Amino acid sequence: MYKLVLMRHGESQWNLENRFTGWTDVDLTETGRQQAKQAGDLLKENGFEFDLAFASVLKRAIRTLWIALDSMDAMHTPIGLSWRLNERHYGALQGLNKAETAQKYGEDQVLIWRRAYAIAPDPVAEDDPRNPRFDARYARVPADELPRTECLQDTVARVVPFWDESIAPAIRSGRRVLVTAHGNSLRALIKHLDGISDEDIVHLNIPTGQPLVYELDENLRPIRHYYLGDQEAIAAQMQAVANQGKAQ
Ligand code: DG2
Repeated sequence: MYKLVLMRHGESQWNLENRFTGWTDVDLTETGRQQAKQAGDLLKENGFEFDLAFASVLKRAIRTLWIALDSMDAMHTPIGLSWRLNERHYGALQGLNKAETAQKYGEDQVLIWRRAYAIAPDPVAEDDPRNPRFDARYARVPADELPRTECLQDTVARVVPFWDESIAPAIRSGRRVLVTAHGNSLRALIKHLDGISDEDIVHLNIPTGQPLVYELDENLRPIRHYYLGDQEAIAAQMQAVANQGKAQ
């Protein structure tokens, strides 16, 4: 049996401000840093060790990983970064407040933009500074793979190849792997791992800074999964994520 740990980054500045973030490279808040430290402490207390870690190329995920590894006294752990683990690109919504957007367009519309599997928000314009083509870190990504908006289906389409080509082979070779990423890039990966339907994935919300352990069989099929931390607090955090799209 293999174990894989998935973790959404700690609270970011735009999580705190309740703004659609996507590929915007915002940093952690002080709370987010504490969550990352607590996650590392929890992993250490529960005897977890890692041979390899992966993160997106966004600093909220990278810093969460650094802080967690530091608190585990495991900063020697090799890290692989990939744009394929980035948050879903939120298109023209990036930067807008989620509750204000719900007041303007209605909660149902915001729920569609946040959770519909195959409906993407409007894209940012070709010359919009939020277009990733202006960001040097994506210079080597083929232009036709760089999104200007995404729905979860699009995110699945670029996360799964990274699972197949990088994460799964590492696990099969016996390495113990930690993946630090984002609400929606992890929803994409979990949908793939657990075979969750397009309808049911709508209801999955992932809390910030909580290690999620997957036990996998020899074919990397999930046997079971569980969050390591306080179950009541995690349930409350998941509900809070769901509520972020309410008009208030
Ligand atoms: C959030 C997820 O991403 O938002 O892009 O706003 O995980 O990087 O904080 P993260 C964003 P929702 O889809 O839950 O609204």
